[in-house]
Amino acid sequence: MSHRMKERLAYHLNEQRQRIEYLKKHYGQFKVSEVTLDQIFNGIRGVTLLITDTSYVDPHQGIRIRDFTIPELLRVLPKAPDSAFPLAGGLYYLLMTGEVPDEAEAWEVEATWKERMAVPEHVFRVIDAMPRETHPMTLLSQAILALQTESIFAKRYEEGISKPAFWGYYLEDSLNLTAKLPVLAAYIYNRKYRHGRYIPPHPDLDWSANFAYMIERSDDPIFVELMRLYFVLHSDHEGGNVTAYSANVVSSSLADIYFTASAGINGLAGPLHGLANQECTRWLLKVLHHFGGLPSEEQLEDYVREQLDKGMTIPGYGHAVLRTVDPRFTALANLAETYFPQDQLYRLVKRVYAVVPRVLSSLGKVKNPWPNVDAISGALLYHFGLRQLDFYTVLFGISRILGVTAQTVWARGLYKPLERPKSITSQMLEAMIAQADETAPAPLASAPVA
Ligand code: CMX
Repeated sequence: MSHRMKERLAYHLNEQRQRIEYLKKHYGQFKVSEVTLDQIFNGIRGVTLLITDTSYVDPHQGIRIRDFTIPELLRVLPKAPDSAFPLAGGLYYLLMTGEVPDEAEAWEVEATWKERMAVPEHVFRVIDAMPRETHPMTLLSQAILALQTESIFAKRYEEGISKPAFWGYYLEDSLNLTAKLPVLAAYIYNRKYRHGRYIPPHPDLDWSANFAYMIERSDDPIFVELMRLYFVLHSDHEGGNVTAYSANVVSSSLADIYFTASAGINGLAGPLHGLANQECTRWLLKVLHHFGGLPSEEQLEDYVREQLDKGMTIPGYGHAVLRTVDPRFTALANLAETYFPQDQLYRLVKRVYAVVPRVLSSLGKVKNPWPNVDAISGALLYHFGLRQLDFYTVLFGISRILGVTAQTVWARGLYKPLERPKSITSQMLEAMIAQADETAPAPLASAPVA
């Protein structure tokens, strides 16, 4: 058990509970936001209705994890041995406690993960039982769900425990689950695309390097660096993204961390969200194929406009919250620029970046014409020979579960209740409008009032 992390977490949860109690007692009627009809019909965009302390997406600065921007985060977290990039264990400590760990604290989480990496045999059998063509995100979600047999929270809950004890068991389950994620991802990769052999984790390697080791790519130190960077960048994106939001709703019913993480992964598997890295890489390759190599900016602009005229989306561009270049895009571009600036796919990524924002802006309707992380992440994986595009979101997924589990432990630690917004029918909405607006046309008035 990572003792220090649990100790600090207990301290901060206790403090935060008191602050929330105070706020509820004195400011219970304070209005945080109002909701318009437009927002209801447009995916609840811009309605502030969640509190998430692990991270915040600043529309103009990008993600702040525990208030650190990406460059700050990469600077302050303890680094892996001989590496420019952080240990995932240190990141997890920060996500959980809000405190920057020292090296010993980061390694304590890594050590805890090493103790818990063993995956029960039945989980591998679940993966094995699926047809070879199964999407790797399906396999990841199923593997996490198969691990639910191990939930300590579920067992303790059945025996009878009270609210203050919940978060401790969610934390135990979270550490058990996150420890196994690189093993599950590597098993899925080897089974689906390679020899199918199980390669056990290396006892001396950190969480991120171990994934590279288990797919037999740890001999390339730059690939290992990419993995460390990748797992930090994708770990959390506040509470409203589809992954975190679905996970939070599921866990609010006290479904354990396995049900919760699996639900989040299912949400991540959509092309408008996590699957965009797969879609974007496919699109980039299609562009290269179409032009028989790198197109000029003029050729690319015509091609993009043609795609948009056909009603297609340009994957990797746009965002529901961001209104600037995603700093995760920049961090990955910096790595590519340092180690392989001449890579053809990376050069295309840069060319697309030079063209697409201008074209999207000219449409006059796209709120954010800038690239998000998915505009580049696949191209980097592709450079290192990971050419199975449908696997890319699995890497996004195992990183994002770090954030999802931290958010869930906090939700349980702060005694967040069952999430249950109210819905009405469209007829009721029309009747509400008719009541408020005497000039509304007759059909609106014929509906019953909510
Ligand atoms: N290409 C073409 N059209 C786009 C676009 C893009 N990349 N991004 C937005 N638009 C269009 C929308 O489809 C919408 O058009 P309609 O009004 O005709 O329906 C209009 O611009 C306004 O959309 P918006 O308010 O700017 O964006 P949303 O908040 O509705 O959607 C997102 C955000 C990410 C779904 C959208 O930008 C998109 O589909 N991008 C491509 C997919 C992608 O990269 N997803 C990954 C996001 C990051 C992540 O979650 O992992």
